[in-house]
Amino acid sequence: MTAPLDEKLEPIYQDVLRRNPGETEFHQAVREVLETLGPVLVKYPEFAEHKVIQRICEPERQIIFRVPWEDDKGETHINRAFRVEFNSALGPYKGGLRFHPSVYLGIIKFLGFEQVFKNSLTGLPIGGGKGGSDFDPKGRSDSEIMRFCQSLMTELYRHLGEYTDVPAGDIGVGQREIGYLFGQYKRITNRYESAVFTGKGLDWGGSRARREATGYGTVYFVHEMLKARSEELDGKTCIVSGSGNVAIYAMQKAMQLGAKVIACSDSSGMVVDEKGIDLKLVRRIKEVERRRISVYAEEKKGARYIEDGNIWTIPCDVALPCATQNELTAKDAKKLVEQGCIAVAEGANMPTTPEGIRIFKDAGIAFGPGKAANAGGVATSALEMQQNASRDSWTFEFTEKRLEEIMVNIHNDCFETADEFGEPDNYVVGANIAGFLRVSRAMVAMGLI
Ligand code: NDP
Ligand code: 2IT
Repeated sequence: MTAPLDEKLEPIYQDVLRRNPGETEFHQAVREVLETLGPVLVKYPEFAEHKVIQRICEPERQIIFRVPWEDDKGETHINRAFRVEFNSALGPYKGGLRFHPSVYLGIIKFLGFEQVFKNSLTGLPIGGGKGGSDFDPKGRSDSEIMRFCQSLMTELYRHLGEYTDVPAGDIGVGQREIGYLFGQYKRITNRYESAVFTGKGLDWGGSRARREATGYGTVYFVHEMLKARSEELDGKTCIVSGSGNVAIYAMQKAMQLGAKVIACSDSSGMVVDEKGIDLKLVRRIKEVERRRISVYAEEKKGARYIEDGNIWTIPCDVALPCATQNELTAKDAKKLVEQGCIAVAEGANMPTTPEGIRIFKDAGIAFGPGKAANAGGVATSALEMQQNASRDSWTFEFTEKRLEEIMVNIHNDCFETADEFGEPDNYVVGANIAGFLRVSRAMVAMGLI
């Protein structure tokens, strides 16, 4: 099912497979990028000469460590944690931490690899990295989460720094976790180094609009894609998978721009509310009470909860996958297209399988890949670092305006690059090539490092 690779790129990909056995998500992320880089090597042979692609596929540094911690009953648990410092040609390693039982090296490496290109696309001074642990935060008390974060940071702190590596949140890591992690970093190092983390609380160095940024940015990206096709979000029906940080604020911005959001989900099931999702209720259930999305249907008349339901079977104009990798398959893509979907943007990282992406492409619908469409989160993290560096704090309106400008720029960059390389409207090609070019130029300029 996969497209053939350019003859220069095939051996590089084979090498990635051989050197990273069993890391299927990492293979998938690398292959998707390599499939689009053939024409770049023709136009810019210097990148092949300098072995930029081989270097870009190999993380600069990979840290794997044990995290022992005690639960509330006094029982000891051992988790494994990772930080993959992928590429620092454009700035300090930057990228989130994920706490989820499915985490292993292959997941962190795929996320770190994606992050390099995404961060490059933002145009801001941030390199790429990612970390996390196979720790499952579900059902854990605040004290257990705190002890886990403190134990993790007791090792990780030595690898971090404002100019070295700057983590943030991802699945299972939000402001609560960043607080515990930052607190322990401050305690061990005796330094109030605000810019060593992003996604902080507003009282202790956080940026306004960071919480909203990924979801808002994804919807700004959709808005731009639709505008390019003389369409608009106003009046469109929208479905959003997940009900975490990215999903909630994607729903909020979609609603603000006049769309009607009728379904969202979590890993247990989905809710459908034809009258339009009540976001206040979702936020209370998810952000305050940390309960399951099924509670929504218990409290909301007319809403349906479907356990294990597949959200992509719900007819919509716009679909926003905002939960996790490979959650939208070829079958789902076919169904969405058949039922009239005109745009898909990835709030999550790599949520659409390669076959799914091909179906969207063949159907000619607007498809915004995660690297571009969800870059608003990390871009606003860079704005948080900027505020920390100048000991300043911007208004919500100003920060959101910057975010919007960045998303418009990313959209235009992808759009124009796709055009330049003979694949108009192909945002996958545009994002991969535009992201690749900036980081590669920097790598060549810095010599063999
Ligand atoms: P959250 O932990 O806040 O929310 C995750 C949501 O996705 C939850 O509803 C969760 O359901 C669901 N989910 C997670 N794993 C699975 C799974 N294996 N199967 C089905 N559903 C799942 O995370 P975020 O909203 O921060 O992240 C969502 C996606 O967005 C991820 O792909 C992340 O990498 C990406 N992203 C996040 C950014 C950020 O700034 N936070 C920036 C850019 C991308 P449940 O509660 O049942 O587990
Ligand atoms: O995937 C991502 O871009 C994130 N989880 C956010 C990273 C960040 O450093 O803000």
